[in-house]
Amino acid sequence: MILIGLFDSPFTRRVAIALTLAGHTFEHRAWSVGADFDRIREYSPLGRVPVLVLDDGEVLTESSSILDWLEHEAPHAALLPPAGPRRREAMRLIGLVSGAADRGVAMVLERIFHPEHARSKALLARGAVQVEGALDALDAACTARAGQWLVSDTMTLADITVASYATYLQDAVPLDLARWPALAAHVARCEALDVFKRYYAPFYLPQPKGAET
Ligand SMILES: N[C@@H](CCC(=O)N[C@@H](CS)C(=O)NCC(=O)O)C(=O)O
Repeated sequence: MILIGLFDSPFTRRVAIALTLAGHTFEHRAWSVGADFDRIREYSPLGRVPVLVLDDGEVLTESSSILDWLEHEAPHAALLPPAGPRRREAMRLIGLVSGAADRGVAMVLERIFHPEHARSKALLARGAVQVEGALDALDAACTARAGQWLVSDTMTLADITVASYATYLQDAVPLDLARWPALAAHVARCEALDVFKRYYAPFYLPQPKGAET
């Protein structure tokens, strides 16, 4: 299978980490959503990453859909509790950090597409409130589970997603995770693992066609 997208994308990164921990191997196409937009659109009309091309040529897009396929159709190792309170807690944490990453991307796009004088201060301020609120809630969850994985005795997709997305927010927004010490400690524990290091790329601010300068 082929995974398309740079690893500075937290969405591509969590898929790469999950695929690897589940025992899969993949070819990687390090295509940028800026420079390689048209090439990515040959696989996905949205021109977004991650894209996963299966061995039979089927194309999967959207990280949650790719991980749904991984969980239900290609499981080599369980990355989520099957049901019950632990699964709901995993989904709650993934929802919180996904919302924060979504707002972080919106803030980054504001910077890419608008010169400083034309940026929406209201959008950036609202985004900051949303991201910081989510990180407060994640910090509380990490405090309650200090030194443990977030929902289970083993690492799950909640840990993978929280760490990948929080690192993105730190690098790209940017913000200092030290403001959320328990979350920062959990992220550091994950980022110290080989599989996280293997799929890390420093954030690169693309300049797509059409951006104002
Ligand atoms: N919800 C999507 C988000 C994907 C996403 O926003 N990817 C970014 C890369 S970090 C992208 O492709 N951005 C280009 C664009 O949206 O134009 C997922 O989880 O796959």
